[in-house]
Amino acid sequence: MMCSVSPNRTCRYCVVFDPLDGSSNIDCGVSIGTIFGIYMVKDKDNVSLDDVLQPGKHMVAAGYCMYGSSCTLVLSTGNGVNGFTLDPSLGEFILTHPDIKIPKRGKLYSVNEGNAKNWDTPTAKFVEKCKFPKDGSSPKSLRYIGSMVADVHRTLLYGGIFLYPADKKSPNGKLRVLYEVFPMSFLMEQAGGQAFTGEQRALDLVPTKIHQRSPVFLGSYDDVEEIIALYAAEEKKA
Ligand code: P6P
Repeated sequence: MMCSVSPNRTCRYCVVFDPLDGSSNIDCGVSIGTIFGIYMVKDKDNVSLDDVLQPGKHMVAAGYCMYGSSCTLVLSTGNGVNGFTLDPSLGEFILTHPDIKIPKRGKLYSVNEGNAKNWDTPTAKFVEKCKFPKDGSSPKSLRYIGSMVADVHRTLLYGGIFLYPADKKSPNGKLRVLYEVFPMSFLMEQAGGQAFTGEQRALDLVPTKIHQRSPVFLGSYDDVEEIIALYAAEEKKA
C-alpha cells in the first residue's frame, strides 16, 4: 500500500504502509499491526513513484503500531528506537520502552517450519543449527505467530532472529520490500541488530516495483551474522 499524492499538491515526504499486516489472524485474536516507512521526496514540486522506489537506507523514519493485549507504537526517526503504549484512560501514548536495544544474540528463532522442504541450503543449515547446535550450547526455542508485527516485536524485545526466506515455491520470499522488510529492517539496525536478504544488507536493496517481495533474515546482530556466513560459504562453493 502507498499513499496517493494528488499531482497538484507539493509535499516533502511520502509514506509507504501496510495498514493491517497479519489481518488473516484477526478472527482468532492474534496481534496484528500497521507497518510504515517514510521517505523524503526528491523534488517536492515533482512527486512521482520514484520517490518510494528508493533503498530502505534512505528512509527518514519507520515504525509499526501493534494491536494486541495493548496498543503499542514502536518508532525510529534515525536516532534509536522508542516504544510507546496507549493509555486508554488518558487517550495518550506513554513512553514505556525508551531507547530499545536488541540483545546481541537471542535464544529464539522465528520461521514457518512448514516451508522447510522448500528451503535453500543455507536456511536449512541455519535452522538445523538452531535445533541441534554442535557447540554444546542449548537449542534455540521456536516462536512463530504468523503475524510479522508480533513476531518482530518479540524479536526486538527478547532477541533472536525472524526469517522469511526464499524457497522453491516463493523465489523472492513472501514479505513486501517497501512496507514490511524495509521498515522492520530500519528498526532492527537502529536497535543494534541487522537485516539481510540472503544476498545483501536489506536496506541497500533498490526496489523496482512498489509491491516487490524479498527474503529477509532480521534480528540480533550475531544471529544474523551466522546466516550471512552460511550464504557466503554457499556462494564460495558455486
Ligand atoms: P505464512 C501475514 O499474512 C504476513 O504477511 C506476515 O504478517 C507474516 O509474517 C507472514 O505473512 C506469515 O506468512 O506463510 O507463514 O503464513
